Formats: sequence, structure tokens, C-alpha cells
Amino acid sequence: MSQLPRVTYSNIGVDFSPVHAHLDERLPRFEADILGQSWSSPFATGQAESIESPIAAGLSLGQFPVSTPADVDEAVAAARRGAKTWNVSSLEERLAFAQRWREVLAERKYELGLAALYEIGKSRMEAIGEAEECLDMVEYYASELKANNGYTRPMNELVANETARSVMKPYGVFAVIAPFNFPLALSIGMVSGALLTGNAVVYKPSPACALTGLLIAETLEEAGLPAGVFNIVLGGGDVGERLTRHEGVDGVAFTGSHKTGMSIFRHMATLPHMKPVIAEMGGKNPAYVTRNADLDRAAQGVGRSAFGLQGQKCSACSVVYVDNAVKDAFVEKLLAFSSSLVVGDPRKAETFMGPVYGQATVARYEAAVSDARRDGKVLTGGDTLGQGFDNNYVLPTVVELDAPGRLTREELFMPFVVVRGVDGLEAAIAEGNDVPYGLSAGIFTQDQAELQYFLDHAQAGVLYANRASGATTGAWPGAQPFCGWKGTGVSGKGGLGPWFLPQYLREQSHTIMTK
Ligand code: UN1
Repeated sequence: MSQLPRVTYSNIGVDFSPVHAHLDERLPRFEADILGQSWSSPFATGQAESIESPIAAGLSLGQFPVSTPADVDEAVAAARRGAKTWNVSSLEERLAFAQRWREVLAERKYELGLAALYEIGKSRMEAIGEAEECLDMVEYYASELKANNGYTRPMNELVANETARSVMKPYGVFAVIAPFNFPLALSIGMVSGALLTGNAVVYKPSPACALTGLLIAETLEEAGLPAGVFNIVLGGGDVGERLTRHEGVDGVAFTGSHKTGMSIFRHMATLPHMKPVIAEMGGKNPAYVTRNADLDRAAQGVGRSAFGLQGQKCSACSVVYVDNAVKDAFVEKLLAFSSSLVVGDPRKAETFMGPVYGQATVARYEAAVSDARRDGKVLTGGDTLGQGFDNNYVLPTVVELDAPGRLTREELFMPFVVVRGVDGLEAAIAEGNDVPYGLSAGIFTQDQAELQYFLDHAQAGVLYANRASGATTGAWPGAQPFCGWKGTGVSGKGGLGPWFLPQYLREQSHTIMTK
């Protein structure tokens, strides 16, 4: 099994047939052994309910309890007890834990990936890629922690008989609130940030992601994390609100909507003292295709970024600004690429796009399509797959608009990309920047001056050039720091990069008189 090729988001063109053969064999076992169980969890004593997979009506992931208000209080109390020792754990202890955790994640990666496939309706490659990402995340963050000696620095000696150091200490207990779209990687990213820096955690997965949440909890237990250091609660916004507002919580790590993220900040501002909030809150990511672009590459990169995971990535490409001189040629290639993508049951090897997540997304999709029909042209898609699939299987959709508007500014989170014909890169980047978010952006050009203009002027934290695997998507731990600018983030420091861990720490200076 270990000789199977690793799936990342960007290694397109690799022969993954051994991975598919392995998954063909594992899928029925996963359905029989993991799906449909009745789960229990110490801090979820409320009524259990079935959670259904978006893959097919009636396909149950299992029975999952939710947390009561008292469960949330008890989980925070448990974390406070766990924090007593974990907050003062040694660097060596935390590095040893990270190594064990990575090993457990590696052993269970196909199981974890399949859980995400069933839970979210991810394609096989998106799901296994996500599980792989988790291993590299834990490894990369641990390597940063080690390389920075736990972020302890000797400081200047002002007088001969004193030594001074800067040390970074955990805040105590972090609440971690994760979204549905990367139930493994975004959960493990924030949880590893908190744990490796010595914080205890109370974690809440997205309401329908109890399965991956509980499996992550199992991996931490298997890795031997001391009791109380990690605690999971289950439920929706009410549970999240009680947790993030809990007086026993010292900081919040959040990935999700701008609205929810900002409500956490606004709450913190009402407290007697501010608590840290580490947040990533959406995106509206442009790609630029200039007259000097390789159009085949551009069509593939835009199509993969717009339609991978059904467009439900903060990093998804949702507007493409194409120079009018090459617009027709580019659009033809984008439509050809889009129609080559297989939409269908994500359990199947050939599927690129599974279902979208939930009826609310279907409704937003229908509204976006109707706006596009009113304000421009639907070039392909705009409909459900049909063929006996539920209405949450929608087609990759490309529309063209003559003017900027709601569809070029709001985050849509669906397989929907707007084409805007433009004259010149300067005008394109001005419009692409004129959005409330600033996560990622991509360019396709063979011209160095254009590339430099893009690098100098794009207002986003993650920039890519000429990337066929994804115009704006596919950031990987240790390779692409994932920093949200403007409405996407707040700290000016990203996940997956060198400045992530220090956000979970606060500085203390130690000055000791030696004589
Ligand atoms: C997300 O914000 O949707 O860069 C998660 C990418 C992935 C997705 C990040 N690492 O596309």
C-alpha cells in the first residue's frame, strides 16, 4: 500500500490507477464497516440523529449525537484540566506527539479520505488528496516548531549580570470551529496549530461532519495525546456560539463564512479583554488570461479551480478576466474542458465532480443561474445533471457577463465561473481587486512584464502563475502559505506557512539577573 502514488492537488498527469484499484477494493468494506454505526462521544449526550451523505438520498453516514449546553461546559472544563499539563509540556514532548500522530494519520489515510468522500461528496482524488495534506500539515508544522526551537529567542544582554529571552507561550484553551468543505484538512490544520503550540482544544466540526470529526478524535487518542488535551463537541451554530463565547476559552480558530467569523470578532470586542481569533473567511478569486497566455493551460487551470470539489473551496476560481483579443479562443477551450469533466457518483473512479452540499447550495445555484440569464449569457451548464441523480448534482457552469455585479463580487461556493472580456491586464486587475475578499488569484501569461504587474498589484495572499493543476487552488502545507487578505483573513499570516504557529502563542520576556 505504501508504494501507491501520493495524491496531492497538483500532481495531475500521474497514473493513479493503483490508487483507484485500492479504492475499488476498500469502498465496499468502508460502507459495510464504518457507515451506519451509532456513535457516542463523551461531550455529546443529546439526541442522536442520522446524518445523510449528499451522494444519495437515504445513504446514511450513521447516527450521531449532538452536544447539549452542559456538554459544551464540560468539554471546556475538561480542556482546562488538560491545559494544566499540556500548556507547560516540553518541546520534545510535543514533537514526539506530532510524530506519532502523523504515523496514525498515515496508517488511516484512505479511511479518512473515504469518510470525506461520503460525507461531502468529494471525488476520490479530492478526498485522498485532502487526507494526504493532513500528514504533510502535521509534519510541516512540527518541523517549523523544531527549526524555531519552540519560538524561544535569546535577547540582548543590556547589562553584564542579566540574561533576557523571548519565549512564546500558549494561550491556554483554543476553540476550533471547522467548515464542511475540507473536514479533515481544515480541522487538522487548526487543531495541529493549537496542539503543537501547547494549547488544549475543544473542537467542533461542521454539523454534518461528525463522522470525520470523530475519526480525527480517534487518531489523536491513538497517538497517545494525554486525556483532556483534545475534546470534541458536536452540533450546529448554537453549540459553536456557546463554545466561542465560553469564558473558559482563551482563543478561537475559525474557518468558515465571513458573517460567522466577523460575529466572533464582534463578540470578542465586547469582552473586558480581547482574545485572539485566527480566522479564514471566504474568497472571490480571479484568474487573468492575457493575450500572451498558453490558452490550453489556462482553460485547464481555470476549469480545475472553478469546478474541483464542485467549486466549494474558498480558493475556487470564480471569475476569469480574459483579454478580448483571445476571448473566443479561450472560451472555446474552457467549454471543451468543462464538458470533458465527468459529473456523477463520487465513488466512481472517473468522477471529477460529485454533488453540491445541501439544498441551500442548490437554491443559491439556481438564483445565480437566473441572474446570469438576466445579465449576460449562460455558455454551458446552468442545470442539474438529471439522469436519475438528485437535484444536488449540478453541471459545471460558465457564464459571460458584460459588467461587474453581484456574481463577480460575492462568494458563490458552487461550480460557477464568470467570464469577463477585458482590454488589457491593468483594467482586469483593477476589477478583480474590487471585491471584499483577498485569498487567491492566478494569471496565465508568457510575458514577464505582465507577470510582474500581476505580482505587484494583485490584492490576495496566494498568487499563482501558469498553473494547469489549478489557477487559484491547490495550496499545500510547506509550499503555499495560505494567507487571507482583506475580508478573508485578519492577521496577515496564513495557514500552511511559516507564520501560522506563532498565532497560537503569546510572547513573554524573561529577564533573569544572574548575580
Ligand atoms: C479552502 O479554503 O477552501 O488551496 C481550503 C486549496 C486548498 C483549499 C483550502 N488547500 O485549494
